[in-house]
Amino acid sequence: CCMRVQRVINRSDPKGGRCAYTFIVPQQKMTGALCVNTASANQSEVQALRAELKRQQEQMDRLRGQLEQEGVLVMEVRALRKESNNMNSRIAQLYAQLLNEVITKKDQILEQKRVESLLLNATAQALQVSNNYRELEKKYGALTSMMSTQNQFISRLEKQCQCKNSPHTTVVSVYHNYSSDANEMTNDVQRDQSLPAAQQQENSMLVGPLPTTAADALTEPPFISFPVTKTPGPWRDCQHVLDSGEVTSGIYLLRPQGTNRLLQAWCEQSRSQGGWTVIQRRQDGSVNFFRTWEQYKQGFGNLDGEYWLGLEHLYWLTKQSQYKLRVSLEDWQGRQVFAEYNSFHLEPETDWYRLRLGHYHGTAGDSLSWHNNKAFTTLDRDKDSYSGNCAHFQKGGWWYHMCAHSNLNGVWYRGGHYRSRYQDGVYWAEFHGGSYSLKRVSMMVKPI
Ligand SMILES: [Ca+2]
Repeated sequence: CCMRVQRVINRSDPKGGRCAYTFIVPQQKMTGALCVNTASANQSEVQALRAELKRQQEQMDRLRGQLEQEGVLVMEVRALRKESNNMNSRIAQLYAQLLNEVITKKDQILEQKRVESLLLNATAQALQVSNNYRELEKKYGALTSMMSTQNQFISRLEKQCQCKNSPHTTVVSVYHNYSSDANEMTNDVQRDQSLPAAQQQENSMLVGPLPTTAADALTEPPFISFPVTKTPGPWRDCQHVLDSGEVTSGIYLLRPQGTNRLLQAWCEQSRSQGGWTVIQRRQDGSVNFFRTWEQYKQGFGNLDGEYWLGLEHLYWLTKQSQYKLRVSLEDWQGRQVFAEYNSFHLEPETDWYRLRLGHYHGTAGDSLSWHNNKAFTTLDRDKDSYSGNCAHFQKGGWWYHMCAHSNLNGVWYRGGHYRSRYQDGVYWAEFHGGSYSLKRVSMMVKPI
């Protein structure tokens, strides 16, 4: 362990042949561990100690390494424990959540069951109500038909009385208002167009303005007076009747061009230059106008009283050429006004007899243009623009919109102003408003 330091500082150039110096630096004083030359010490002992030291050092290193490893493990364990705690709390939380959800779901199922049972109850009630409504409708239909039958019967009796009182009056029975079954009377004015041709021919003998036999007169009591005409007809329309020289207002047999459809209508030949085919008339409330689609299609009422010509007839009639429409109105003070439309026709049944109307002029005010281009609606066929059925509220059939500025097929109330839950009177809004039921109303068409 002993060190001797010897440094050569400089050396002269050997080529110059000069002397060379050699400095010998004295041994430095040792400040570190004393280096003792113990030659006398036991070498083997030292070596043993050294080996022991080395071994212990190695052991210490190993222990340190183990310690370090254990430290890491401890840290890991701590981290794991922490994580485990977190997991536990998370699981507890999730469990609580799950429990809550299960409870909520149970509640929901109960609620759902409750709502379902409510719904079932409501449906059953609705069915019950609709059944009741249907029953009521049936009863109402039966009552109205009974009422109109009675009305007819009364008017028939009245006519018979008149006939008996004035035996000189020329009357002709031409008009089947009763079916062959005496117990079941109808008030459809037009003949059934679906009858076979042979039967139609037979019937046409009865509906034409020809005198009937005494037997006919017995079985069909006469009650309608027909004008005596030069020719039996049928005519295209009432203008055709007028052009043929028939100037008396009354019932005539018509057959629109292009059809085999025979129909009867009242021809108005004295008012507004004549030639008018009356398609609707109200005057005394004798006929119920709250009818079905089929009845509005075929027509109903009494030709010399209140009646509706029928949409199908009206369709074929106004299909022949350009027609205009005249609406005549009279209030309960006797004031008369009119509304005229310079064109008028209907679309076919496939388009629900949609109304096509021209421009208005007149004295009544325009309460029909609002219904232009609207389909016809009845109680059993709702084609109006309203969410409900206008016919149900207005008690008639009309080209309802949402719902009506005019309701000439409504309920005929006596005296003008009426009180009703709905605006269901025979009204023309521009003339006295919707709460005034008019006394006399008629709708007529005439070719331009
Ligand atoms: Ca509707």
